[in-house]
Amino acid sequence: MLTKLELYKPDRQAQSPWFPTSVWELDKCGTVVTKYEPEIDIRHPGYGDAGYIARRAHLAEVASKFRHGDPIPIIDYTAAEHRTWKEVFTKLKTLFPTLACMEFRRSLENFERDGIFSPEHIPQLEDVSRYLKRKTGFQLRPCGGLLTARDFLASLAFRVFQATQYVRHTSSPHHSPEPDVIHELLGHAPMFADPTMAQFSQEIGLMSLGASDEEIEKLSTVYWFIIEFGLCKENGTLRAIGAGLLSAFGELQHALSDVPEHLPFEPKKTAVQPYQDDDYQPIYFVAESIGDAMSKLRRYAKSIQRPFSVVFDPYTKTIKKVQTA
Ligand code: NLE
Ligand code: FE2
Repeated sequence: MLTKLELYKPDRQAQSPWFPTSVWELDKCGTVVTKYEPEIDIRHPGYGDAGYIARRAHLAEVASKFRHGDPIPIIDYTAAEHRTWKEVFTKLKTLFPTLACMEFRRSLENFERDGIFSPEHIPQLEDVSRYLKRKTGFQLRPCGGLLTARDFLASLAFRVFQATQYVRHTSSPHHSPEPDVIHELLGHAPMFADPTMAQFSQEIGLMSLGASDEEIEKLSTVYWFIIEFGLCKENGTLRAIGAGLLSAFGELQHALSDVPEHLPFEPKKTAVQPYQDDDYQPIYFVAESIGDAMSKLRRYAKSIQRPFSVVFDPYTKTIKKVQTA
């Protein structure tokens, strides 16, 4: 028989971290981590630029007030911010035909044809979000900066992508150490319009719900090496699928050159590979295709210890927890 003391003692083994079970609960999943803050970090291209710091803080503040179901606030970007977008967009477009994967090229063509992307203006998150919803059910929500891996991955489980709304510093248009709206829109949005990539992203999210800190670390490393910096094969040549490459002129070329190491994507190994987040990667992982990466990840998922499994209900955008142990 249990003593009173035992009854009140929390059973640490059986407990798993809290996670959102409804898309509305993503309002609780916007924890920003302080990394590359332009106020304090010399590696940030906007370091010491008071005007930039204030602008970035203002847009982060706007994002932090967002609640699920609200329209995403329309930002009145300045002429200089639009110019940065134009510079990045037009330059990267010269590389896409030979370096970007087919899924990206196809989506980008649609985005331009449908007037979602143009070189002149930074697209509004709200417009892109509405467009993505029609394509794959993905939607965007604004966030105030780099989020904790747990919060960020949890939102993917609901096909929600948390996107920053501020723009990189004008002094460094072709590489940003932190996510900014150009990276989110140019790098990620066209990939989320692809059904396989959308599914793959959601599945990483579902695997992360209630996972241990150690598993979260592994899943975010897989996310990093595939969704941010992944490569794939296309007719025998390497192509970029990762958003961190597709939004950065310098690293896109570097990744596909013979300078870095290219290793086959193998979730077990990829999940524990240390990574570089303030400079170009020395190692990139190559998937046979996005679909193949997804099958490999599904096999890997079986090794994740969780006493329950999760089922996503797309009609209500809720998660049902099914006890398995
Ligand atoms: N290096 C990327 C860029 O310049 O767009 C951003 C990476 C965010 C993880
Ligand atoms: Fe990203």
